Amino acid sequence: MFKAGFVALIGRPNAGKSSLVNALVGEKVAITSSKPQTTRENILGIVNGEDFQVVLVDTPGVHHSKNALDRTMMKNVRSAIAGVDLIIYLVDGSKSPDGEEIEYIEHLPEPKIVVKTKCDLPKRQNFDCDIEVSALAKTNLDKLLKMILEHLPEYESPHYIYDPDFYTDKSIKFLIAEEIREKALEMLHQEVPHGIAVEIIRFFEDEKAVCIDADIICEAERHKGMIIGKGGSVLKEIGSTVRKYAQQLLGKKVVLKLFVKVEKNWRDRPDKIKSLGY
Ligand SMILES: Nc1nc2c(ncn2[C@@H]2O[C@H](COP(=O)(O)OP(=O)(O)OP(=O)(O)O)[C@@H](O)[C@H]2O)c(=O)[nH]1
Ligand SMILES: [Mg+2]
Repeated sequence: MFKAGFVALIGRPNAGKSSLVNALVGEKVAITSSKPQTTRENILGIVNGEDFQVVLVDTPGVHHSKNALDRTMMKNVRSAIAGVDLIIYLVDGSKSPDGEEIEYIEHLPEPKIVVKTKCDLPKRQNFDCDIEVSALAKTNLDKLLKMILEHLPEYESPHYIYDPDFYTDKSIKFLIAEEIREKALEMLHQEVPHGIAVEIIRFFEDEKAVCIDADIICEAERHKGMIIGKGGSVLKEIGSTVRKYAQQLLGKKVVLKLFVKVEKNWRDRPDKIKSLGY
């Protein structure tokens, strides 16, 4: 019997959804960071086996909306919930869920599995859940996969929803843009990271190299200075890390040029949000 289906990973910002998707897929599908609200759109991570294909849907963290980007992110969560065979709700194992979160979990449609994450950390809460996992220490991942398969539709013959050679639905361009955003999230603080978006404006390949130009979009002139850094140091570090990543991904020399652009209040502009693909 072959099992195949869609599984949405839902939870508060920073709960560990993207880390768990990456750990289950065994490839870096989604960027992660210690700053909340890292993931902005639904990203598929495909786990392939001889007799199964699990399509994981990584989603943005559930939070109260303050702007148009937040509202788009929450729309992405709702559409993920509506279109899957199973919901996995992730509770951050290092924090106690509040009443609002418990009520949210109760109202999620069945079937669902409640997972406590980050079980490698010293426990600080005793919330009742179906299974505890650690994406970093790779604890209980096989057990979770088994639980997932129990809930998926069964087929008499192989039923691959996606080509099993792929581990995500996202393009190389997307992965590189996100890698730039991840490095920026890591290096920048306070209000800057949340106001950043990345747009690949040129992607040109010849026999010798791939030339990539990307805009790092921010919300204010003062943010631009912080992203560039003293003598260009921050931008240089982002560029050199991401260039190495892109070279590995493409198996070719990469020439990466980064530009910083100010787009005031872009997070409140639905047209800009749409053109960025969120
Ligand atoms: N110790 C430990 N840390 C973890 C684990 N899983 C995730 N983290 C950390 O938790 C933070 C958030 O992880 P993400 O995977 O980005 O969380 P997320 O739920 O996708 O967050 P959003 O995209 O913002 O909603 C990062 O700093 C991760 O390194 C884990 O199993 N153990
Ligand atoms: Mg995420």
